[in-house]
Amino acid sequence: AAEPGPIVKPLPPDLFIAHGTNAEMRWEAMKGKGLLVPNDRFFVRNHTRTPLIDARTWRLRLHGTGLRGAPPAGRAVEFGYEDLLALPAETMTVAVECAGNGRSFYGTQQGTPAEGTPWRLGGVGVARWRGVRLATVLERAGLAETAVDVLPRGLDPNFVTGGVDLGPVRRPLPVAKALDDVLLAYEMNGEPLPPDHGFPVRLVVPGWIGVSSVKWVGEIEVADRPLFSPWNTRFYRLFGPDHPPEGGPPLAEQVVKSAFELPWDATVRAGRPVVLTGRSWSPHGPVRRVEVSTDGGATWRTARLRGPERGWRRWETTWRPDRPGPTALLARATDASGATQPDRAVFNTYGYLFGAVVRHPVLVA
Ligand code: MTE
Ligand code: MO
Repeated sequence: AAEPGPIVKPLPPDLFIAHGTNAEMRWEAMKGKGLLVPNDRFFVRNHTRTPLIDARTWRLRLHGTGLRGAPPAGRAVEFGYEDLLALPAETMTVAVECAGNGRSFYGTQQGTPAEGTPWRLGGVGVARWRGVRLATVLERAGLAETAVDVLPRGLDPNFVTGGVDLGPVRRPLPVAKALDDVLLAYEMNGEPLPPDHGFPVRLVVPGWIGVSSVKWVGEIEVADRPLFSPWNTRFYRLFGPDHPPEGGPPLAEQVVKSAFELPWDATVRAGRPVVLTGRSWSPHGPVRRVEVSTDGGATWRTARLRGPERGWRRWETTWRPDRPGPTALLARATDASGATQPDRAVFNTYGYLFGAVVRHPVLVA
């Protein structure tokens, strides 16, 4: 029998661009659609492969020096799937986005390719997540006032790179963020989490780089001191010529970005109006303004913002292309904090946080 792939759900080529163990959403598939990305078209980012977990035997185990009454290395508190479902539930509509989303543009647009999955802009999605606040579970487990860091671990196979086993995917979260708005989610868009998105339970960490939102979580260490893993030391820091030799601080928040709901290298007819649609999103609060250029950045107009903002904001503008030939469409968002997408992103070796305005190639024919 054929070995199952690293991703369980089908990846039809009109909805996804596959990249090894990962798959990005095709933006044109969101044209005219609602706010939420349906589960069957949501991007997948797997360090290894999707595990199939039985909810009946699954346990979430909390332990560590950051829990009260801990005999030095002893006490653990366990929750089963039904235990979590019985706790007070919350829902939130937020984006999960890979830190490397947009990475390919360091190479194709700025001339310096970065290492890693060559995402265009499809490494992001917005869903309605339902679950228990991580704060609720930490409090029930006996969170100590001295707790500093919280380290969730995935139950997927260990990540092996360059012949070295780095262990299960895990990444510490400061206790302040863990208590603020983090969800232990068991539902995505009204369904139990699909296997590829973390069944039975995953973290959803609003505004933070995707790797914080650990999938298939089975264990959470709570410590009274800072914790480390390769996912906040070796990876997910800014390395390279413009950054400190040990890397910048561990990455936390994403940056403001925009995308057109249009095929890459789309063809449009000269002399016919076309409604350009897209979405913009930011971790720093609502998108206030989106400007669009249809002439490669020479002139700009303001797009109409459409509908409510949840996770992201939809927008549109009408364009009447006249001159036949290749051009580039650009979208530039500004959020409520005043942050605007720059013309260029500062290079880093692993190509994280590409927030510059993307030049979307289009042919007028
Ligand atoms: N959690 C585990 N256990 N293993 C992983 O490989 N990938 C992370 C994060 N959580 C990962 C994980 C990364 S890098 C991202 S961007 C998000 O999951 C992607 O979530 P999605 O696959 O549901 O879109
Ligand atoms: Mo990611």
